[in-house]
Amino acid sequence: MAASECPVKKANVGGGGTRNRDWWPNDLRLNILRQHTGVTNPQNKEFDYPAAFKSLDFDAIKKDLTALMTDSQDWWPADHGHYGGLFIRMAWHSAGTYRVTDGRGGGGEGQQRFAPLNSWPDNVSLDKARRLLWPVKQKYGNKISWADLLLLTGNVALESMGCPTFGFAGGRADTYEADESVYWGGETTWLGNDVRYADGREGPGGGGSGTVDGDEGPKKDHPDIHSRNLEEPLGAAHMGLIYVNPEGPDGIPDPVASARDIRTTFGRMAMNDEETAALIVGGHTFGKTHGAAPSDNVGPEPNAAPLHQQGFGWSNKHGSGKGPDTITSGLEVIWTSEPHKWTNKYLEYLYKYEWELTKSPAGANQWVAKTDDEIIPDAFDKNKKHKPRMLTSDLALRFDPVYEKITRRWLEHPDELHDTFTRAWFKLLHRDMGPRSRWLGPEIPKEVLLWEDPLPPVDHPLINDTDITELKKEILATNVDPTNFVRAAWAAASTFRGGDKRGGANGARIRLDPQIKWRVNNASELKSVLSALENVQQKFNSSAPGGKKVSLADLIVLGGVAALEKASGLPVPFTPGRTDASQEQTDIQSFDHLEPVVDGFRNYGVGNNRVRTEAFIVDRAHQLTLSAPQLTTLIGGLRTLNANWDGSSYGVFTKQPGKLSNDFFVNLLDMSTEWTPTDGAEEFFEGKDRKSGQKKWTATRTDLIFGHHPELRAVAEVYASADAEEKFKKDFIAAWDKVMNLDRFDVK
Ligand code: HEB
Repeated sequence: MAASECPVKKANVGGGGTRNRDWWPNDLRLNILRQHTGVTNPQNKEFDYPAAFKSLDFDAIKKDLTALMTDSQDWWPADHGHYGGLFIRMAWHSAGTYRVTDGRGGGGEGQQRFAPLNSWPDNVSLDKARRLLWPVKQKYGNKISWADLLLLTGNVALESMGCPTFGFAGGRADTYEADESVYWGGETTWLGNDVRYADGREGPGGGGSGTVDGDEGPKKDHPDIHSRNLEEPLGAAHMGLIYVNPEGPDGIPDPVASARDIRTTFGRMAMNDEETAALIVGGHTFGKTHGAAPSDNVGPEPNAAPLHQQGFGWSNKHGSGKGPDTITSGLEVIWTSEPHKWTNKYLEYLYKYEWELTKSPAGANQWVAKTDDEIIPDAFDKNKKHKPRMLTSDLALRFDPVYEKITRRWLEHPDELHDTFTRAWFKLLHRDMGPRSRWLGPEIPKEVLLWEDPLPPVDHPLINDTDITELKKEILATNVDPTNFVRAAWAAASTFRGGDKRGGANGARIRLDPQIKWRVNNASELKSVLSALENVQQKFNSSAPGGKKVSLADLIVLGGVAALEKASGLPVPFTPGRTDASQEQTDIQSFDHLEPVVDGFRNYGVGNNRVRTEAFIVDRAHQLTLSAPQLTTLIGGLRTLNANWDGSSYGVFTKQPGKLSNDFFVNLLDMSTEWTPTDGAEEFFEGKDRKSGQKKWTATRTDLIFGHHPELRAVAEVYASADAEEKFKKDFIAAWDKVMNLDRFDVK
């Protein structure tokens, strides 16, 4: 069948035929708000993964995994008799999709089992790695998720090759469908990068241009690779790669330009220069690359492969198609003479030899040492030896001046390399797990790390119901407009993002850099709210040891609760126990990634030529793990509460701003109003009475999408109905409470 034909569109069965997505490709899609529900998850509703993991015999599974490393299978024989390299690459590619910019990707959901990741060109042969692991997964069943197992196996691989690790934490529950929320790029061809590098260039000389030895001049005909800008939130230079092209940017073997791409992409993974260099040096101390013959021997990826291959892809018709004939990346490199031992040989060779550009048997650019030393053992033939070889991206660690300084130091101080590598590896595997309260198992490191966004422990008795009642009274007795308590609580709690479970109200980081300076947080107003709450706190807190105390984080949320109770006339739940982080416990640069560019909940910001404003609200709703009805109820409620970031009246469709009501929906769906845009970009609108022509309301795209989008309108109709006032208030309070507690893994 030709690729251009789509059989599904002609399939006359349920789900077949031309779909809405085909007719209206630009329609706002809510699909990411209904993923990973009970409908797709085969586990019982009561299944509690943390409890199951706690019953795992951790030592036993580690023993089994260690034995697996050297249990070579004929259907996929181990290089040098050891699978360690393959399993490290599997774990690294699982975790390495994480991006700090939006917190999505990473190894936290076991997504490597699903498309597109199972079929990414960079994940060739990892289909085999996961199948080698299946007997262990099967044996331990629900006690360990695939997500945890893929990463633990990488850890055990390191340990089995003489590299003690920094630790391991479990607690990643599996998902059972492809996560559609991650933007992997706009390209429609594998290894394309036309969209991600389409906009913006840095000024001249952005990355410098380098040469390794006299023969390889700088590539003047490709100036882009020294200056191009990778679009956010992406962390890879090509569609379908984890990071950068191993042959060099766009295949051009320029190590210095490669360093530039490495720095950008690893930076998006929250790694600095030291961590980045350590990861690459440490990783490529092990294993080999595979490019026995040209890649046209290789069949389609798992998702496109024939049914009878049962999830395997990339069938290889060269020779035996495995072992010495394996084709994975198409590069053919073994970095050290002991590829299954933790040594410092990677750096020793990197600096001992000069390097010459050559081609792999598959025709890819790689480098070979200018030497007669044939010191590298073949992976299968005991009588064969090879010269040392490197990838262009490996040479980047020597020819980039910053990486050079770092790696030369490690050449002399291998213990420092080990320390930095194992810490960076631990961070790589755990960066998207959220706070320590989610970490499980016997190997959690004691040392608290800044990237965990640490919180101080609760060191005082928690406030009780009487205290809560008293504090709410105190809060409402301040001179602050209650609406401002709603805004502050929302500003604090809504920084949460489900992807990496960072942010949230706990820690009261809203009062610290950088959040206090974010434009959306309206600093002058926020500061007056915080100082009012601090006064309440000072009055309440006892200085006696073991005396009564309340954290500011609790007060910020309680302020919202008090204001909401007043505005709704209903009780609003509150769970105390938050603590206040210090500025030292808050990595400013890392927290800057949590700043919203557009936040429709507060009618902040507008879209751009790629993303309409209303798509940002779905994106944020997804970060807040909300369903479409929860999104709808929150928007409607926040508008009547008058909670726009700057106090504007866009979308505040009520005569009683500050009171919780379903007026937003009633007035939005009122047929007597006619809407017209007031600007050319159609971001802002005016609602006039059809008869009198009198101006009634103003609105943004975020407001009006709830009348335009058929599914959102269907929900809005429920809340606008005559019988809905009470339901709306209850649903709003429940959704509000959910958002306030998204980060409370300590009480879940
Ligand atoms: Fe790597 C392998 C590239 C980073 C670890 N790597 C590899 C290969 C390539 C690469 C191409 C081959 C594949 C085949 O098989 O063929 N890397 C690369 C790049 C980068 C990297 C470009 C960026 C710069 N790695 C890395 C890291 C790590 C690693 C970070 C960890 C840590 N790798 C690795 C290993 C291996 C590899 C272990 C081996 C595998 C086997 O043995 O199988």
